[in-house]
Amino acid sequence: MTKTLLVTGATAGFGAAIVERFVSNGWRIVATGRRADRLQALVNRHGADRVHAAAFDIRDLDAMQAALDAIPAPFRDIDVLVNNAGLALGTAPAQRADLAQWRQMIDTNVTALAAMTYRLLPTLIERCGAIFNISSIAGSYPYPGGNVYGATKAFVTQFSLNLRADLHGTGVRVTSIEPGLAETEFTLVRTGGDQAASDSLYAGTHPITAADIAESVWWIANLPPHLNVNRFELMPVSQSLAGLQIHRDP
Ligand code: NDP
Ligand code: 8X3
Repeated sequence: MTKTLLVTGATAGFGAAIVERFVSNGWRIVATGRRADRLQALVNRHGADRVHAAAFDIRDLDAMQAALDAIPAPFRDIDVLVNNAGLALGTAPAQRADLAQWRQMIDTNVTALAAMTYRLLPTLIERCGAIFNISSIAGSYPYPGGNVYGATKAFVTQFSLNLRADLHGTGVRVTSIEPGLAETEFTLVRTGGDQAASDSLYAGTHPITAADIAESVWWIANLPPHLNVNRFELMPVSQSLAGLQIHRDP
């Protein structure tokens, strides 16, 4: 039987790779994001019977509901939700950060993710489905300039673990995916379009690729139904932890 996956943020990076991984294995996809042209390109490439495009700003909770209500019948029985849409904005320390950017990260990474989950829970429970929440190592390990971004990802991880507790006995699986350094449009977005900054961050690092994340989600989604991967943390070999800093009087 054909299965259906809804992935938020399908226009770039991890989300776009997840679409390719699942659609090429026969799944139906509901693909969301703001850039309607990129979503339409997915429909053109794979066919309207395989991909349904839902273009909306995920921070607009009414638009989200309207998009969910408009999903055509063959795509309605969602088996897997991938809450992927998200972003980091800025690298300044908290005391020099931009409050509007903090709000955008919270609205996208936290509020919209929680709302999407809430609205799809009845279907996912009925279908004994699975939820993948794209968190980050930034939710576990602090770094300068990570302030609100890291805090939103700590929410995503804890929300995932708490969902597991609430969904006990339903058969619904929940996984928090927690990647480290991965080359996508992420740093371009974070730096306000600074391609040189993005290129220099990833140069020589052999970062995680979007395809690596798609492969991880595919693998976990296809594990036997009695197994739940609670948290899946992955880094490129070139990245490791070196945590503490000490300030001394001058
Ligand atoms: P990209 O910038 O390549 O993709 C982000 C996706 O999120 C885009 O499809 C974008 O779509 C969507 N999105 C962002 N804001 C909105 C919005 N308001 N409404 C709808 N869609 C939105 O980044 P990644 O693929 O790297 O990021 C995917 C997830 O992975 C994020 O949650 C990120 O925090 C997380 N992550 C990334 C890591 C990395 O190093 N790259 C590491 C760990 C976690 P559009 O712009 O078309 O709306
Ligand atoms: C993205 C990883 O370390 O740049 O979530 O915050 S990091």
